[in-house]
Amino acid sequence: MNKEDSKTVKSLLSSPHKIVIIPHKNPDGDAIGSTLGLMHYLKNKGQQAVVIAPNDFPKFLKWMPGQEEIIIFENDKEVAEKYITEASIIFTLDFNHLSRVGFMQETLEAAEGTFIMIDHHQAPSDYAKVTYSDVHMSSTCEMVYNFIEAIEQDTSKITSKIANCLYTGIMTDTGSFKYSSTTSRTHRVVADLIDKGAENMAIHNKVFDTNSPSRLHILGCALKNMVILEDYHTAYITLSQEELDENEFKKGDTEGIVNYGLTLDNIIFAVIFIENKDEGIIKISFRSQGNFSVNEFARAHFEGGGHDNAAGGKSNVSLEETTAKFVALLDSYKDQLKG
Ligand SMILES: [Mn+2]
Repeated sequence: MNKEDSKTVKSLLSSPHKIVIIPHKNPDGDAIGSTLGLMHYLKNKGQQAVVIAPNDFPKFLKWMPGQEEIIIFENDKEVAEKYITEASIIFTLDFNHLSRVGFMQETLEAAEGTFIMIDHHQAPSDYAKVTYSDVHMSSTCEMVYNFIEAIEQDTSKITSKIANCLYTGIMTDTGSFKYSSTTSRTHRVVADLIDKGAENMAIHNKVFDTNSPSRLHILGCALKNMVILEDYHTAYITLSQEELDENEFKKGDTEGIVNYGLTLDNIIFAVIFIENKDEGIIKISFRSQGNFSVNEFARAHFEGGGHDNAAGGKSNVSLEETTAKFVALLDSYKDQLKG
């Protein structure tokens, strides 16, 4: 954060305020970690601060210090609206367009408080009085660390509660410190957070060791069903309704399974086909590595779309017919699937 902005924030925070802190819709580890970390810091400074999330957050984050105080806009609209309307300072964290809060957007746009944005995504819009935006940062949690350091001139105000919150978001947003956004500075920040009480091993367990028996059984079934088409650098997985039922499928159990195909050497296109008898469709997820656009592929053939490397789609014919159609299509993409 530049000197001018930290001066502005410092003088704002020198008097007591009603403050709300907002993460994006479908908040992840970084969104919840950064908002809670900032909340603890502001409260310790004698401010009134509350986190308001547009909707609920995942179970694997429901141990974080202060998470029980988070107000969920979707469930508690009147209370949340009152806080937002009365707030004199509104922090928005881990997003940079007001559309990212979904149905909360109107309330935020009508709010009269002073906005402060802390975020690491591309192309911030200009709704905030103070915009601390840096796309080179690993996470918003790393930025909250910098924010506190800039205001306090050191990091002694970072308590163990704050450290545990910020560690969680840095860990989840860097894929456990392996993505290219992880710098030596990131590691120095994390080292300091551990010194200040972040329980790194416990956090890792709480966030990642959350499998259920049904999830592991379905994963086993999916991996057994995987078909590898070496000529097309493609791997696909099928899961029939019968297989899901046999393994006592619960919502969320198939999340992320599609990515296993890409962990194979030389595979750049991975797909999962999941039969849904209730809806009478096959749900499809596409993933790719490199230039092959699964967004275009899903749009052209499976009534879907998404991003270049991650997209979804569906099919209205049977599982067998769907995979046959898929395999038949691959030949016309052979050049793009060279890897
Ligand atoms: Mn983030």
